[in-house]
Amino acid sequence: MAVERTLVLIKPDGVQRHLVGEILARIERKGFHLLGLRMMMMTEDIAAKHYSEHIDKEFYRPLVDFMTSGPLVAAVIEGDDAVAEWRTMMGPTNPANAPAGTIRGDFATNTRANVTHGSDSVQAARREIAIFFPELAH
Ligand code: IDP
Ligand code: MG
Repeated sequence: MAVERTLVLIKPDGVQRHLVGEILARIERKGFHLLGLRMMMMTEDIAAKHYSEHIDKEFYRPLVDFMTSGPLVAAVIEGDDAVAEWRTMMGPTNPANAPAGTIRGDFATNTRANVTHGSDSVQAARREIAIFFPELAH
């Protein structure tokens, strides 16, 4: 067990559907520390950096159009095994596979508009945190 930081994004659908409080409440009740929190627009430039691994995928263009369509909430959270634990709390990418009790299981039906983002490894977390919160990258 290691204390880790991970990047959380509440995607534009989550903000538009007024799920910010619900999602931050789950993070706080779980026991994670909130180190950074910011509402912002994802620009085309930030999207290209953040989703660089997906640039050649067929879902990349609609994903970026969605992610830049309205404000999102970005956060850095810290705690034991935060990277994997936050992925567990979110549930799998496709909400159809997400169990009840997970964020995607409880609040999403669409593979693209799936409410939240979480880094998928410690290395990815470091890279992604540096994009959104350079002061919290370490
Ligand atoms: P993740 O967000 O669970 O890590 P990734 O595979 O990294 O999933 O994909 C990034 C984001 O791209 C997903 O959260 C989702 O919004 C979108 N996405 C992934 N696969 C698909 C797809 O097959 N159709 C539409 N959108 C997708
Ligand atoms: Mg991913």
